[in-house]
Amino acid sequence: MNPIDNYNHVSGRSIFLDDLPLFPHTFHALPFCAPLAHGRIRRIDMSKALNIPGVVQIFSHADIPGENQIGGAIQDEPLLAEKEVSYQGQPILLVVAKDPFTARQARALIEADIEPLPVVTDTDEAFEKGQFLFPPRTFSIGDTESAWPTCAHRFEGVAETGAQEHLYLETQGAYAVPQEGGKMKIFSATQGPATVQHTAARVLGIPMHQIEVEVNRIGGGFGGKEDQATPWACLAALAAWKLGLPVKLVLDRHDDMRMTGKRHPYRSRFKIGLSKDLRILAYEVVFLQNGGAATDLSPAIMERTLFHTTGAYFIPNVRARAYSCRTNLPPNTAFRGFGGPQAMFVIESAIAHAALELGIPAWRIQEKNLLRNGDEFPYGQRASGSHTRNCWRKLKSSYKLRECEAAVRAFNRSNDTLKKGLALMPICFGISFTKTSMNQAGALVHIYHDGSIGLSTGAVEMGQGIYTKLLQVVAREFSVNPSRVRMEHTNTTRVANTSPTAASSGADLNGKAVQHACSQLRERLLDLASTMLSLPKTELALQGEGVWHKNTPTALGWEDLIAKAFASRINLSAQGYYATPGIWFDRTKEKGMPFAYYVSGAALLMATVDCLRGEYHIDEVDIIHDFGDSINPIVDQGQLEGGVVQGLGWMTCEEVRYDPQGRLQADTLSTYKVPDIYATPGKILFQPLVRKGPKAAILRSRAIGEPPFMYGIAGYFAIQNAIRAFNPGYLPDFVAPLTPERVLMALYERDNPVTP
Ligand code: MTE
Ligand code: LUZ
Ligand code: MOS
Repeated sequence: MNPIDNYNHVSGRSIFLDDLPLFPHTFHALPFCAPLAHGRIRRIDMSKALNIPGVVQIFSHADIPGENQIGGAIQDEPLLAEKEVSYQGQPILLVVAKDPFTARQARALIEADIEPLPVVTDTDEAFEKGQFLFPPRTFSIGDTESAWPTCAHRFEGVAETGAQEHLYLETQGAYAVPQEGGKMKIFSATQGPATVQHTAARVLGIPMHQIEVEVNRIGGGFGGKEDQATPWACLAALAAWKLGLPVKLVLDRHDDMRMTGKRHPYRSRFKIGLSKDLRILAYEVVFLQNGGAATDLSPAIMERTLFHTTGAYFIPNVRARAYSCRTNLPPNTAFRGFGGPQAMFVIESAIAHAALELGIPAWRIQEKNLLRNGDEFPYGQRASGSHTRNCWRKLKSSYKLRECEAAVRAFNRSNDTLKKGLALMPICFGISFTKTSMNQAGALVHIYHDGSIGLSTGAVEMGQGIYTKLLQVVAREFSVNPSRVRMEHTNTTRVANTSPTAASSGADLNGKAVQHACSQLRERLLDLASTMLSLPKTELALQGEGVWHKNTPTALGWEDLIAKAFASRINLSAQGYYATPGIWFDRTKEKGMPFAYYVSGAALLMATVDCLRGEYHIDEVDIIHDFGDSINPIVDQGQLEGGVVQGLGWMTCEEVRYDPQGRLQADTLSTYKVPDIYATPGKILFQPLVRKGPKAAILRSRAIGEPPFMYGIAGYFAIQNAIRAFNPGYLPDFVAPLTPERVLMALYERDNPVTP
């Protein structure tokens, strides 16, 4: 089935937040933000701004009726700064005007006198100073201390990954519309409507039932709207509440880039020990996460880093410790992979480092240590139903690894200035929110008495095709044509207390809740059919738009059945609920079963480097991916390809630069480079590993949202291998992104690591 949004998206008919028709008397708001990264607010002069015709009001923290607090896990983030600012771009005031242009003009006239305080942007510096957002955590298995002496080879190093801008096409925004009885309706471009509802209620000092949040769809989130859509919704709601009129707030790209957090940069130290026959016997790692100025989702992200310490490998002796460093950067936040990719880059760097020292291709170490089902992760769960090895094997044979290697060698022999490199990447990604309580979802299904169906869930459509998949679930449960089903916008009054659409679990959690609702309706309908047809219910089924008896259609069609049910006063609505069974985690022991299942795959990437210019291109990406029994292969292909390209961007061209004063330097698309169509790999080929997915996955599919991102990690190592083909004296330093500038330096570097 074609994804339901395709035609509307390309023809511009899809409605995003900024397309909503406005109510009369709507005002427009813009935040005034900290011009420097750390300082004490002395005085703010708003007089010039207030004098501009069309300016309605300027709000500060003092206007907040409830709590000036938007922190989730830890309450350390004010909505509007009070005495101090701790990152450049932190909201201090909210300017409200009759139109966005006036608001912008007025904002430029606000004069803030802020006494500068010392700025820390670097992870190591924060670490040295003991600036942490919350306490460190340690995961371990076996005993590394006694394992080291048994290792034939030991290597140590540092691996570093940069931040990443989400660059959702739709910037952050919200539209708050006061309702009667002191209620507030907020249209929000969020992945987490219930989070917005809860936080806005806290800020306004009212119960959650006074806030209704609606999400039509969003133009991409990638994790950047899991938590960080909330402040803009709260600000719009604050102004609407104070003024009693609708207020809209939409950030422009420049503001969005400066004011919001990114993927967490990490600097990590690793130590790896191998046996003579290349088995990884011991691995120690210290992860330093750059959390930014407030906690946001950092504890959960750091936790997922720890979960993915060993990547797709089994290592018997592991000790991993992670720290979250507090710096004067915007609070870093969720981003596709959620700390997992950062951990996987470190283990892959450790393996690449060992391979280099041993003079062998890294894939030989990778292959030797791939997970088997039954292997225990450092957090106690054992791999099961994971097909990493199958994917790897199939990758090697389908895409002919040996021949690719030979082709690369031959190419490199006959070319002086162009060099090719190759790298492989196995993945094994845990599916579930690692915070067990978040793994729940609800759904509401209405069958209207003409036989058409409306479906509401807590899921947010952000381009990942979840509405299409959920619609297909309903169509399948009732065995009706998908055109009978309508996806309703996500609204907190229809489905309450939902988790954000995240952790790649949207389709599984919401889909299972949909199934639960549908099965209740199916029971009611089959009871009725049994009476109408005088046949035992156990022999009846909903099939092919009607009721079938023992595999043959009866005369009772879907529409007649529904009309009769309505006339017989049978409830044609049902609420469904799902909570993932069997998962748990004990934080005191750092052991448990956090994941419902794993998603695996393997990729082979080939890169060509232009050794005169430092430019490079990913020629080909070959993937064997375990999609399970895909609900929608077109959607899943889009997720796979998009994930790979986004992962490659993180590893290669996307460089988030802050100056030492904490000012974002790459704050436009001319200085922040994302992969465009030319930078996209020449070919992305893939084959599904054809297997049924686990029971915990909706309709035996497998979650697809995040895992393919991590294939992009091989792009880094493929380029690195190409550089070494040109400059054998180059000792890699494992600092990502590997921008063309860094590549150029590496190409002509001798015998010492490249420093940025
Ligand atoms: N795909 C598109 N087009 N846009 C997005 O914002 N977000 C990704 C992934 N794919 C995203 C996307 C992230 S970070 C997650 S967690 C999943 O989609 C969320 O959706 P799912 O749970 O339905 O897979
Ligand atoms: N969000 C979250 C996530 O809150 N918890 C998670 O475990 C997670 N994992 C991936 C992406 N987002
Ligand atoms: Mo995705 S980082 O879980 O929104």
